[in-house]
Amino acid sequence: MGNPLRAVIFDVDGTLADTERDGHRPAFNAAFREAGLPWEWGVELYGELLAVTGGKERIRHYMEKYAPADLNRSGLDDWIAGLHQAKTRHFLALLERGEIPLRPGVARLLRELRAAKIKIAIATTTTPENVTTLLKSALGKDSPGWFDVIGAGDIVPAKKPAPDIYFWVLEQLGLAAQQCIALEDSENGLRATLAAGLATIITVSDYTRSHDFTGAVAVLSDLGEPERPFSVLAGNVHGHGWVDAQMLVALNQRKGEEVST
Ligand code: XBP
Ligand code: MG
Repeated sequence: MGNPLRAVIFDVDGTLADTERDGHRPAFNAAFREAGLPWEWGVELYGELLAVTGGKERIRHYMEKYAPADLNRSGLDDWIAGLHQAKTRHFLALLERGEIPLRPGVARLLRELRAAKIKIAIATTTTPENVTTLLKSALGKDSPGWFDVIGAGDIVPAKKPAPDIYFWVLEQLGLAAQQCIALEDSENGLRATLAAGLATIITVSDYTRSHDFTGAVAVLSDLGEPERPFSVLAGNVHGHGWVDAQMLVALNQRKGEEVST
């Protein structure tokens, strides 16, 4: 007998919405301009910088590689935190203008899971206000309350690919990894979910299409919609054309059966 599915845990950036190229990246650049810095993160460079999760960590990584002289600034941690606060302000403004839509199938799946009484949760490295503002602007002001747990930002010190945020969310949910499925878009995210023992479905984004997704249950173009099914890049989806509550329940059931045979 498999495990009944009790919760689905969603990553945010790249999974709920395509936030990186036209959201976080221009927000970083706006903060740099405002601070009088000559830094400009182009589309390709940003793809490289995404190897490091967390905005503050990404700024520091960039400085180590491309602007080492700036590491000698006094009060470096506070300076980075201030720069990142400005970036968050720009990113929130962009979200509030409704410039970042949810990816295909996301709104439908969230509603179906709620209707099926399957819990929904968030595990992300991004800043908490970014999550609630994205949800409110895309799904309405009550939508953050739909989630049983929102794990975000600095709530755990070690960000993805460390599994800590997923362990934190599982503990808050009061569930075992076997009772949950994770949805991610990146290799760092997958490394985090696998280390936490979670079965994972990947929906790729432009920045993550070429990542190594070994260990994922399935790698899909997106969650799909009945009128626009997903394409399967890897894995066996047992005839499903879009990710719905029924597909996830069946997947978790099979997972349990595989383990017990
Ligand atoms: C998302 C991130 C975040 C965002 C920026 O990774 O790496 O750092 O790019 O957010 P994941 P902040 O999708 O794997 O959680 O600037 O708010 O940190
Ligand atoms: Mg992501």
